[in-house]
Amino acid sequence: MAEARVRVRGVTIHRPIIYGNTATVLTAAERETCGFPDHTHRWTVAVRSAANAPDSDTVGGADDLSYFIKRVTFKLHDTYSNPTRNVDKPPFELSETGWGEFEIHIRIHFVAESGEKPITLYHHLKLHPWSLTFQALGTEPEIPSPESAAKFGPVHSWQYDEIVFTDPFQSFLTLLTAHPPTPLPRTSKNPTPFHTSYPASLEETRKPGVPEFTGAMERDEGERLEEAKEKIIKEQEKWKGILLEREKELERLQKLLAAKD
Ligand code: SLL
Repeated sequence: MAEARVRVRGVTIHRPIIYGNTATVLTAAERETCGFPDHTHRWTVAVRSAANAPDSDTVGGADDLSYFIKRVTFKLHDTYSNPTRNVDKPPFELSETGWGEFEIHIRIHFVAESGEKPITLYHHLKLHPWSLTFQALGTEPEIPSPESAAKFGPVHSWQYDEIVFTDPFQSFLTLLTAHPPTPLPRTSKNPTPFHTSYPASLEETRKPGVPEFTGAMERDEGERLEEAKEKIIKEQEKWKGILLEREKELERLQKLLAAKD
């Protein structure tokens, strides 16, 4: 048992996830029955495994993540009653109705045996179609009428990410390796989920079909991380150089001061 709590130094292991939301415009009948006449949309926010299940109309979610995630807390806008919502079993998602977009805080708690601290992700709840809201970029964003938005079908806003565990406990590493994630398809016939790094996906989301993450996007994400790492190392070196120069200057001035006394 004690061995299980031993950290495996030098090892990193990751699990790909997606997080985000879908939203649909409420029909007139739904608006009447949902209990809040000012609500215009039904939405679902979720944390899922990255790969889509075969023949499913869900974005992601091929794997059950409860082997390493114990709880997901979704912190909603304060206009909601009980804005802090805990989801303790899969699927780690929450559906609501509402009228406005806001930032959702998503806190992921890992299973106790992982010994890992919770992490927080932030997701801007997206209700309005990309193509309608993007036309307004640079100007005040216009909120499309529910009638015009409904023509575009469900809105999807998903982010691919990787949860990285560094120096995991032996028992947690064993648990993770026992559950390899479903690999992403190399290419997809489905549209690409909207992603700020893929301007073309703005067009693609207009195509019918359930958006799907691919191996190509996974690789691109890895390359972006590598580039960012290199940039940070360069920055660090630059600032180290500046610090050294300043320290020398400080020393020089201190000596000068001491000589004056
Ligand atoms: C906005 N800053 O003004 C945002 C806030 C809040 C949305 C949006 C639920 C309302 C309720 C709801 O949709 N809140 O249940 O009363 O656009």
